[in-house]
Amino acid sequence: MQVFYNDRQAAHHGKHEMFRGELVPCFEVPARVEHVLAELKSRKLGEFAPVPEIGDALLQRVHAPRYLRFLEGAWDEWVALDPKNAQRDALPSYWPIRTFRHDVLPESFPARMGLFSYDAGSPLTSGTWTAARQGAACAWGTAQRLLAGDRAAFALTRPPGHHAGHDFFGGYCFLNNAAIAAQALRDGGLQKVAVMDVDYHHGNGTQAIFYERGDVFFASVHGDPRTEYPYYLGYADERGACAGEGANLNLPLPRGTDFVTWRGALAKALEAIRAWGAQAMVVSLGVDTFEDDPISGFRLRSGDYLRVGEDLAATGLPCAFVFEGGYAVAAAGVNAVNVLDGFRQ
Ligand code: Q9C
Ligand code: ZN
Repeated sequence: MQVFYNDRQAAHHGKHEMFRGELVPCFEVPARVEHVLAELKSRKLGEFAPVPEIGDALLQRVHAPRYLRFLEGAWDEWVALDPKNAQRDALPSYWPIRTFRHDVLPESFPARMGLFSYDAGSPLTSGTWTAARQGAACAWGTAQRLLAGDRAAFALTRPPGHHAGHDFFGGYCFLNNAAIAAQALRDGGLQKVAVMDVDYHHGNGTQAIFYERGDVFFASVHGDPRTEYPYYLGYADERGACAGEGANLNLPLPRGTDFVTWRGALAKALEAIRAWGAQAMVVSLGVDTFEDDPISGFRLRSGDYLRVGEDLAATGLPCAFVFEGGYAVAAAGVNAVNVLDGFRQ
């Protein structure tokens, strides 16, 4: 299986995220992918492929042009506010909620930070735009491989993507890599594409991007939004709208769920994807479902990820794997590569 990875992704290196009124060290760190890389190499799994150049056209198929322009210039604007800002991450402090809205794009940088985000846990740094773009390019590479006839490909992306929406960042995500892969598969000629999101957190960004579309099915198994991040989306009654009616499936599970129950939900999601008639699947591969994940609550063990890969392979669908969360840093390597290993058996 071809693996897409670019070390410029390490340019995104946040110092702190806001958590319970305090700035705490980031959970989403460059070392996460280094463990995946080391595991791929020691198990001789995957061949590294050159990362394609991604143009604005594909990014704009998923994200709003004004959001992309904002991301591209955000770091320079942040530093222009105060030269001392070069030493600290950019975090939003203001948000337009529900009725506090106007179409005008504010001139104020902090105001635009809030307009284009939904939490204070996703620091924007000097390298964020470069890294996010490289991640998106890796995701695009996997779509190209599937379109060329490969059974599977893996985008080792960071920052992750599934919380990023059409025009917002959050949950450590800036560009929605999985959505970009799915859109590229559509643009490359496939009529029906599914996104299977197995990250612990609901893929609110991906769901929102495709919610009213009938050509991309979104399925997710995740922590119940009543208690788990990202809270405001991911309920079982969200089934899609307009042309997308019936093309969205959320399977929320309580904190503490073990692999047997989790696997049952995965089976349900995969059966729905099969019945819908998907021709290919993008897998939002978060491994924060792991029992020792520091910010999540499921109880999967390392060996379980081999079974996850087998279950995905049993669908018979070509799979573009896109890396998402997983914060038990050292174990993230074994766990993610176990999925790929299980898939190829
Ligand atoms: N201090 C992904 O897994 N913060 N994003 C939770 C922890 C948000 C996770 C609180 C977690 C976002 C891609
Ligand atoms: Zn997650």
